[in-house]
Amino acid sequence: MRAVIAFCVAVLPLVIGITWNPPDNITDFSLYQIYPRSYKDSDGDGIGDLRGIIQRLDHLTESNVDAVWLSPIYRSPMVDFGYDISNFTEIDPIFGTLKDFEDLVKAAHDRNLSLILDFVPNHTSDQHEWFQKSLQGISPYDNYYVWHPGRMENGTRKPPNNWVSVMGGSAWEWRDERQAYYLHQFVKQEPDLNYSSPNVRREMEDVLRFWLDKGVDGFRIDAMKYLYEDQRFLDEPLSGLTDDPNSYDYTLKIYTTDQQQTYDILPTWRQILDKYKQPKYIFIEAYTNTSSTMKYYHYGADFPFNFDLITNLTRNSTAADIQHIVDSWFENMPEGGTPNWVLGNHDRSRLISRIGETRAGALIMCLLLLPGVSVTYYGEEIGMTDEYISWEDTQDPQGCLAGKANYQSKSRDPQRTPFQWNNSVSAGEFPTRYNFHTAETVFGPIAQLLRNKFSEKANFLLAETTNQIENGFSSNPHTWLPINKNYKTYNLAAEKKDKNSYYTLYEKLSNLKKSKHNRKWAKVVTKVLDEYVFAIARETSPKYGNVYAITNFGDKASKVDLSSVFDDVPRKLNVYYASTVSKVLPW
Ligand SMILES: *[C@@H]1O[C@H](CO)[C@@H](O)[C@H](O)[C@H]1NC(C)=O
Ligand SMILES: *[C@@H]1O[C@H](CO)[C@@H](O)[C@H](O)[C@H]1NC(C)=O
Ligand SMILES: *[C@@H]1O[C@H](CO)[C@@H](O)[C@H](O)[C@H]1NC(C)=O
Ligand SMILES: *[C@@H]1O[C@H](CO)[C@@H](O)[C@H](O)[C@H]1NC(C)=O
Ligand SMILES: *[C@@H]1O[C@H](CO)[C@@H](O)[C@H](O)[C@H]1NC(C)=O
Ligand SMILES: *[C@@H]1O[C@H](CO)[C@@H](O)[C@H](O)[C@H]1NC(C)=O
Ligand SMILES: *[C@@H]1O[C@H](CO)[C@@H](O)[C@H](O)[C@H]1NC(C)=O
Ligand SMILES: *[C@@H]1O[C@H](CO)[C@@H](O)[C@H](O)[C@H]1NC(C)=O
Ligand SMILES: *[C@@H]1O[C@H](CO)[C@@H](O)[C@H](O)[C@H]1NC(C)=O
Ligand SMILES: CC(=O)N[C@H]1CO[C@H](CO)[C@@H](O)[C@@H]1O
Ligand SMILES: [Ca+2]
Ligand SMILES: [Ca+2]
Repeated sequence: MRAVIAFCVAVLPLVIGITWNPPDNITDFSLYQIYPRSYKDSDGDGIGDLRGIIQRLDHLTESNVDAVWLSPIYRSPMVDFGYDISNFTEIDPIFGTLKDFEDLVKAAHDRNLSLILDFVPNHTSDQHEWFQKSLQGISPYDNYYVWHPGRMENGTRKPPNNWVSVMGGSAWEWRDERQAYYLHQFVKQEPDLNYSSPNVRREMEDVLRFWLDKGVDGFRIDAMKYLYEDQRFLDEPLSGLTDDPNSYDYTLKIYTTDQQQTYDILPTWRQILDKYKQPKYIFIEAYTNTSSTMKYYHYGADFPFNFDLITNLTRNSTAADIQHIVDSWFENMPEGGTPNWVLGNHDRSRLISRIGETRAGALIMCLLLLPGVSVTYYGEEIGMTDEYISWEDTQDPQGCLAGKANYQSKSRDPQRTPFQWNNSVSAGEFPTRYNFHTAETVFGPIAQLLRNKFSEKANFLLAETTNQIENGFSSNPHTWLPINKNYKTYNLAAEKKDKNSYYTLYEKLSNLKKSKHNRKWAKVVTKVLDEYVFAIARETSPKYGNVYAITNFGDKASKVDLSSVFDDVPRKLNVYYASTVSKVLPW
């Protein structure tokens, strides 16, 4: 790592200007997002699962994680990899069983890890029983979705209006069975629920209770801003950004996102959570403007995710840009709110691939040393990068729908590859290791699996297995997405042994976040030291001294003078952690 990352604990207390003063009861923890298909495969089908997560919970506690959020694990045809749910209270067999889930809750709680589920209220799968009944007009399911007869234009039936789906194309799909269009803000296999129906609201409340009764600690709510649509079904105004009526950018979303009723429903969910003895959390996903985002704080969310460090940071952002992004959250957040910081998720190019390795290290430092909740996307702690995925291997519907020529700009597969646990088993090692056993005993489980999956080709594939790489994710070389080719350098086992590795940086800083010191840190001050050097000071109690995090987002080493921006900087600082350029000179 080339960045100047010096972290200093001052010996003396000092008085500095207040930028933000956290409340005493601030929620300050580390949240980790697991994309279950890619975390750990326990049964050799090449897809991660719940038993796999149980096997690797220790990695989370070692990485100072406090809460785990699982992307959807419910019954699903997997058209949108689990965001298209056909039964909200069943576990998809790919991931395991309800018993596995109960074991996971217990195993997590035994380790003091909170378990957060993804709640996907906007839509169901078109395979959901409700939709199938709605199609047939069976009461009360007939009103569960947003149906509209459309409009007649010169004798031709047209969709009700110009609304566009997030994935592109009209948000309306005709069904002969109902002689009507249904609304889908995402793929057409994801019909939007009708939240004007009291039955729908009740059903979804039951879903929340079902999982709360199973012991989950809260929900991350998916795609919240799309929940309600304006019931007049008017055309949305054109944005002027594109002439293509099939592009999501074609219209301004005044009727399909951020509707007031979307906020009004949140307190009813909050009430349900608050009936439980243990604290329960609500985190909101809504990529929207600042005021609409902040509004969720007032309606019962612990916080809406802060995506500003993803959306507003580029490879050439300066220290002033970063300061602006950080400060603006503090300035706009209501009093008593919990700040939070997100650097990546399953929809966005991975941190390093997006902004480069130098800045990634510096940002991890900001992530873990700013107060509030840090959000880590699986693999971010070991510096995983996007992997090139060929058209043939492409899985993401957003990529597939874009076609061979354009899939690379749309597909989210590159940031969803399997976790890189180790650099296990290189070519040729397998046969030598297992030669002494009969194929049946050693390859028994694998052979059976391959036979099921590939029938008569089993022997051929069995031979192939022996020459394949493995990275500790799966015993099956045919993982659902290929493993990133850089797994030999970037893997947890190797990085644990390397004191200059990305994981070591992450581990040290997360230790600090979790330490008692952190609980005492109060005021936060952000400063720009030169064009690319950004500093965060945290004032602590006199007993613990002050803390300075100095990050260099530039490509060159930089010499900076802390006393030029902070008051009363002591002449001596203890360096807690520094990247390779680490000299702290007395002045
Ligand atoms: C913290 O306390 C304030 C004031 O009592 C309250 O408004 C706020 O909801 C509390 N926040 C949390 C996260 O408990
Ligand atoms: C969901 O699955 C559960 C358990 O299999 C079943 O009892 C329930 O009826 C299903 N719900 C729907 C709406 O299909
Ligand atoms: C979990 O937290 C409780 C209460 O804070 C504590 O007593 C216990 O030792 C913790 N257990 C582990 C495994 O950290
Ligand atoms: C309907 O047909 C008339 C005459 O052919 C044409 O002028 C008009 O533009 C059409 N309207 C629409 C909405 O297509
Ligand atoms: C939604 O449900 C309400 C209440 O059942 C019903 O009056 C309304 O027509 C439904 N809306 C649509 C668009 O189907
Ligand atoms: C943010 O979005 C809301 C809802 O679309 C809109 O009413 C508001 O004017 C927007 N605020 C800004 C500052 O653009
Ligand atoms: C900064 O980088 C972004 C892309 O990362 C680019 O669009 C923009 O033009 C760059 N700005 C400058 C001033 O170089
Ligand atoms: C992020 O960028 C958008 C679009 O340029 C801008 O409106 C917004 O104010 C920026 N937010 C922050 C926190 O910098
Ligand atoms: C890598 O992980 C796998 C699965 O846990 C394990 O079987 C293997 O021994 C590990 N390899 C190394 C070199 O640690
Ligand atoms: C970040 C995130 O979870 N995005 C999801 C939003 O909702 C759509 C539809 O449910 C998913 O496709 C995205 O992955
Ligand atoms: Ca599996
Ligand atoms: Ca909706």
